[in-house]
Amino acid sequence: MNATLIEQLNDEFSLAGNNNSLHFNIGEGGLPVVNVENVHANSTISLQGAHILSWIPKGEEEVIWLSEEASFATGKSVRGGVPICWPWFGPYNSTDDASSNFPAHGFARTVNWHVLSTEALANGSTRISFTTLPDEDTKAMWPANTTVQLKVTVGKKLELELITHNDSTQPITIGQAFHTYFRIGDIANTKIHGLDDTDYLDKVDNLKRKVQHGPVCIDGEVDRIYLDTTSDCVIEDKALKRNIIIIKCGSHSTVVWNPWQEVADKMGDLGTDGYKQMLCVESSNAAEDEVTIQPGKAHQLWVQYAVQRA
Ligand code: TA6
Repeated sequence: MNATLIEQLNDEFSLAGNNNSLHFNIGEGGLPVVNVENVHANSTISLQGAHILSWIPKGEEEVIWLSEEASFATGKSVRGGVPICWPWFGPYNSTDDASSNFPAHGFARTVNWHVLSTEALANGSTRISFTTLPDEDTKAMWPANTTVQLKVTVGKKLELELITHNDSTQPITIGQAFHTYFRIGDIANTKIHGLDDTDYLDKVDNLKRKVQHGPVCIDGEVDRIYLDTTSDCVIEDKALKRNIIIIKCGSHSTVVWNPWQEVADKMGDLGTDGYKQMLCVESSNAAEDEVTIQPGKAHQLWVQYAVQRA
C-alpha cells in the first residue's frame, strides 16, 4: 500500500532539479519518508509525525541525533530527530479517567501528515508544507476545531514553522514544542548559552522553581522548563568544534533535557552511551507559557537552526 502512496506522492510533489531534488521513498519500518538534497544540505523527514530524522548541511556532520536503537513502527514515536509535541506538552493535564491514557506530548508526533506543497526556492533551499487532519481517535482527545500546518525549509539553515489556526468559536489553549534532539560530540564538553538569569521548573526536583546562573552545563539528569525565554540559544559543542545557533519566534519556553545514564538505561531505546551524544533544546510553549489562541486567529511557532564552526 505504501508503494502506491509513494508513487502518487512522487507524481504530485517530487522535485527533480539538478541542484534541488526531493523524492519520496519507503523508509525504515516501511514508513514513508521524503529525502531532500540541494546545494546547501541533505535531509530526511518521515511522514509519520512530519518528523525530521536528519539534516546535514553540506561540508558538515549530521546535526540531528537519531538513536541507534530507534524503532520505526506505525503509531510509535521515534527516539531522536525532531518530534513535534502538539497540542499539549508533557502529560495530558487532567485527572479524569477517560484522558488517563492520552499520550505524553500530544498525538502530532505519531499520526500521519499529508504533504500540501513542495517548492525549490530561488536561494537553493527546499520548502515542504505538511498538514494533519483529525480522525476519530484524535477528535476524541482534541475536539477543538483546529488546522495545523508545518513548513520545513531545508537549506544552509533549517527552518521549521508550526502554525495552529483556531477554526472554532471558543478560545483554545495549546502546549507545543519542537522536541529537537541535537547531535553533540560529548555531553560533558557541551554548554548551552542564552538562558542565564532565567527561571526554570526543575522536573527532576518536584518541579521546583529555580534560577539559572551562567550557561547550562550537564553532568547528570537534566529535565527543565525554562520559563518566559524568548532569546536565542547557542549550543557550544567543544568536542565537535562547532556551535549550533537556535533562533526562535512565538516560543516562550525552552526545555532542556538529557536523561543521563540511569534513566537512559531504563528507557531502553537510547542506545549504548546515547545520552553522551544527544541534547534536547526544545523551543516550546509549555507549563505556564501555554498559548491561548482566539477564535479565527492563528499562532506561529518558528525556529531556525544554524551551525557555526568554532
Ligand atoms: O522534553 C523533555 C521530556 O518531557 C522529558 O520529561 C522526557 O520524558 C522526554 O521529554 C522524552 O519524552 P518521551 O515521551 O519522548 O519519552
